[in-house]
Amino acid sequence: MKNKNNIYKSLYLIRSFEQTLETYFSKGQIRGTTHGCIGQEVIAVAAINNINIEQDWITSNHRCHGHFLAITNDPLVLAAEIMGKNIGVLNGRGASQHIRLKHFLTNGITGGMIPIACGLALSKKLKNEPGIVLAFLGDGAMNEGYVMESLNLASIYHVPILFLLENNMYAMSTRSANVTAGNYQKRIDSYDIPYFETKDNDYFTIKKTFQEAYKFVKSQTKPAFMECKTFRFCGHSKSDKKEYMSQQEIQKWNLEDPLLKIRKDISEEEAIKIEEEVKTIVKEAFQTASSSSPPDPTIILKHVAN
Ligand SMILES: Cc1ncc(C[n+]2csc(CCOP(=O)(O)OP(=O)(O)O)c2C)c(N)n1
Ligand SMILES: [Mg+2]
Repeated sequence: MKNKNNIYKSLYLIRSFEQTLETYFSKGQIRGTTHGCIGQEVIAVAAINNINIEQDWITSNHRCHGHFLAITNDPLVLAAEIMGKNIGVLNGRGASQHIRLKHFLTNGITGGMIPIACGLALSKKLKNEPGIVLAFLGDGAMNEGYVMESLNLASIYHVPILFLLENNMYAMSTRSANVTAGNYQKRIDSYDIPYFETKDNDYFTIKKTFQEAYKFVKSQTKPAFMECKTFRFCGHSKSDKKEYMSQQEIQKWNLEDPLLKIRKDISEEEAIKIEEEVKTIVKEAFQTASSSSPPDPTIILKHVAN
């Protein structure tokens, strides 16, 4: 059971990592692109703090840094991976969007991990293995055909998967409401999958609802779907200035910053201590990653299937 200080530390690690990453990109110290999760950290931490990491699998998407850090607490191997360095978690081959750990997989195809996650859950069921699959997806993925096929198959085959929709209401610059018919709950009902929902981007609300959904999947060996309404405070990717969002909308969500909510429950002195400690860890991780070596050319075929 984690106390508020530890929860705040995990959340602040993700925020500080993403802010530092933005700085590195803006100074041209990292090339390519990246997708930050500032504003959405509570979902990653509330969910991953409440699974069994030894048994469960997690699949993610292009916006995966928060999920990765909630599992590992290791900013160094992630920063190095994004910089294409040898000490990166995949020796710099996967970069920001394509990461693998023992029980963690991501890729950059919108909704692309969802069929794979269903396959993993089916495999677990057929092999009688304990644990479930926690599959993160975005609202943009909800309009992909293969995601709908996956929901159908997950329901028919009774596979132990918890779909966790991080509904930040936008897919790149498109407001999802403008391109989405009906509503998610009705869609999920039609697949005969139980639907859980949180609306306020709050750590403890998400945790409570997540625990219920997780318990259902584990005890019934059946899928469940949880939708968390949230908001990304950063752009879609590194160069996005959010010109498609209204100032009113941005201000409304900024006032409800989920990290500030938890910070209020910690003494000012303790909060500052946590923030300073985390900022130093992140700063050193980026500096070490930055000055470390690129991958050794002789291991070029490592991670490549024969
Ligand atoms: C199949 C596919 N189509 C389009 C893209 C380009 N793309 C990258 S991220 C993204 C938006 C995804 O939106 P959402 O699922 O809501 O996730 P969010 O970015 O909001 O976290 C799109 C369309 C892609 N990566 N894959
Ligand atoms: Mg979205």
